[in-house]
Amino acid sequence: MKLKLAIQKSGRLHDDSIRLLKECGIDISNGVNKLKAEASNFPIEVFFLRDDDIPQYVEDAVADIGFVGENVVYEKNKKVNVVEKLGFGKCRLSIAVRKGEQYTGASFLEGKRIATSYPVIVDSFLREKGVKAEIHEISGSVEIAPGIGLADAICDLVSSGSTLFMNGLQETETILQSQAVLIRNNGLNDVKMQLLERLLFRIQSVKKAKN
Ligand code: PRT
Ligand code: ZN
Repeated sequence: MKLKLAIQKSGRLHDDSIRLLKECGIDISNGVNKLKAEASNFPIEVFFLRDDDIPQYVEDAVADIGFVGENVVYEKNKKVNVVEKLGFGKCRLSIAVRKGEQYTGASFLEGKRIATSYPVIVDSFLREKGVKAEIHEISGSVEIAPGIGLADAICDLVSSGSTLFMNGLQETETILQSQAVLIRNNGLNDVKMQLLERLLFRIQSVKKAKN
């Protein structure tokens, strides 16, 4: 039996996901353009998918485990277990408004339009704060929304902050700290749980060695 792992096909988490496997002594030599690859020295099969699809595949047990950003896990809200933080893909999901605007806290957002690719997380943030605002879901280039009059604020991922800066925006509040995590299907059998334990032991050793 093999453990089926879903990782991002291409994008910000791809290289670090492959690197982590390598550091765990798991060698997947197949090309990255394929749908899947097999390790020669560990009972694991790696599927290459869009990050947004990984929680669903893991919930449906098409994949047993996945490496994906916490931001995606919480947005998709699937029935999966978050098992381990992986230490890469670090970023934060933050509210930003036009530079010079006086942000006095979440109440600033009352009655305003917020553009984001994370409507579920933003909605729960607003509920928690007791603020009513209009959420405009857009799939990319969220940072240009205030400049073209589409929104009064945005909520987007930030790492260096330079995208916000270049678009005349200021970060005002972080609503989620995120990094890549290992998620697993809720109903793994004993054999797969043992394989996962073996993999986790290696991942934890790699993390310790880096600290
Ligand atoms: O094709 P696929 O759907 O798989 O990929 P994607 O385009 O949806 O995702 P991708 O590859 O951009 O990001 C994958 C994951 O990397 C995200 O879900 C996060 O968990 C993590 N991550 C870490 C980031 C960033 N840092 C990041 N900075 N994801 C996106 N950004 C973007 C952000 O959206 C903004 O446009 O980078 C810009 C901001 O960066 P700074 O440095 O200018 O602040
Ligand atoms: Zn994506």
